[in-house]
Amino acid sequence: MMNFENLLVEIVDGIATVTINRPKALNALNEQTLGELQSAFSHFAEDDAVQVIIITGSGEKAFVAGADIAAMQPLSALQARTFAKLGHQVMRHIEACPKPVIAAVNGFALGGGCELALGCDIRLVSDNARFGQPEVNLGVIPGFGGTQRLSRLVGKGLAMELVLTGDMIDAGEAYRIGLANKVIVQADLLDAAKAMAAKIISKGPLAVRLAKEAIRNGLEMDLDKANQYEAELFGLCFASKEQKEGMLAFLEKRPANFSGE
Ligand code: DAK
Repeated sequence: MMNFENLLVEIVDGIATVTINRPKALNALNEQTLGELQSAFSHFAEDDAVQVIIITGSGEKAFVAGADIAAMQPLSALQARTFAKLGHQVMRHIEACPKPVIAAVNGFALGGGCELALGCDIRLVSDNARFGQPEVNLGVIPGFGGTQRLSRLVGKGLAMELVLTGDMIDAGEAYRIGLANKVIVQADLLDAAKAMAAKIISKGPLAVRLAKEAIRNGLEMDLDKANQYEAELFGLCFASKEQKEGMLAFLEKRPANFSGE
């Protein structure tokens, strides 16, 4: 079921670690890899053994160096549209995953690679990471949502600069503009991502799920509607055992036990 050509998937202690594994092409995304990401995330959404997902790239050089340029070069306009639609579906699928998704960006995150990282909830990046949307160098524009998600995350001016110049930025600059949550030495990156995943797993699972939904969907609404939506989800938390346990544990001055044991 989880046997893929271009992805390595490991599920341990509730954490699914997905490694994009095409090191010879710096983990560039071709149709096959996008299709595999789509199937893996369909599986994770349903599998109770998976509570948090980490996406990373194979090797020490690249997270994902973009959509596969060799595969895209001969495409007709209609084929390019189909390819872009597949990319959009995959990014949306990851973004809408009911479980948190952490990108462990271990090197180049360019074009479709930057867009993949943008589709994740949190970006932890290694000190050698470099981000960019270099599509204008190739005579195209970002095709997997980059113009939209980058401007929503870092603001219009910085997104314009990155997309119009095609310049790359290093990990420190990515951190400064809010594209990276944290910068970590490369050797410790995956451990740091796993530690963050484990911390999230130790919290109330329904609360984590509803909090992701509230932030993600709320950003698409005006503030009054978004606050109303938050109130509905807040109310829903009180239908769960975990709210009773979490609040009782506080009052009894002990750690909460959300595992139900
Ligand atoms: N695709 C395919 N192969 C790639 C690749 C990519 N994006 N990036 C690197 N490779 C391959 C190289 O061709 C090379 O292969 P061999 O020659 O060894 O066979 C191998 O990976 C190692 O790369 P380099 O030899 O170039 O390594 P360097 O250290 O010298 O340079 C680099 C690293 C990351 C700076 C360089 O490889 C580079 O500039 N790569 C391309 C980065 C890039 O431009 N990425 C953006 C891709 S465009 C759309 C849909 C989607 C998109 C756009 C439109 N529609 C359908 C509308 C998205 C577009 C993109 O993502």
